[in-house]
Amino acid sequence: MNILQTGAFLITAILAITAPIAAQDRMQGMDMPMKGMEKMPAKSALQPAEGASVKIVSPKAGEVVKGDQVPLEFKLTKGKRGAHVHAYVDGEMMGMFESEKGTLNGIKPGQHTLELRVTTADHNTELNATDKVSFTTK
Ligand SMILES: [Cu+2]
Repeated sequence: MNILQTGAFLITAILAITAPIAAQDRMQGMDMPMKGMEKMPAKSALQPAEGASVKIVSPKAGEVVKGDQVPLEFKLTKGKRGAHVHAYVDGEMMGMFESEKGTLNGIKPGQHTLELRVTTADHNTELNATDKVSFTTK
């Protein structure tokens, strides 16, 4: 390869590497339930917390919420690697939150289990820093 070809190859390679990262960076500022999260690959086992922890403040255990919007509040300790939390309702990813307040939308009437998992900035590494609570909507 001559220098021009090498340069073009490098630029192509760099674009291929950075494009997915840029897409993830855009996701990071969103404190709202995300459409399309279902398409994300299955998570592997939880990784060591390294100082991270999360505690659900709202909804409270056994709380009955009217309507399909559930106010969410939690205390997040990021530790070494944590960046935000992933919210699962009945095992299904409902959104991700960077601030400690938000809303879970579209929750069907019935009893539910909410689980928050502290997650690293790449969205793919969930830490063994979780909290669970059961609540009811009607
Ligand atoms: Cu995430």
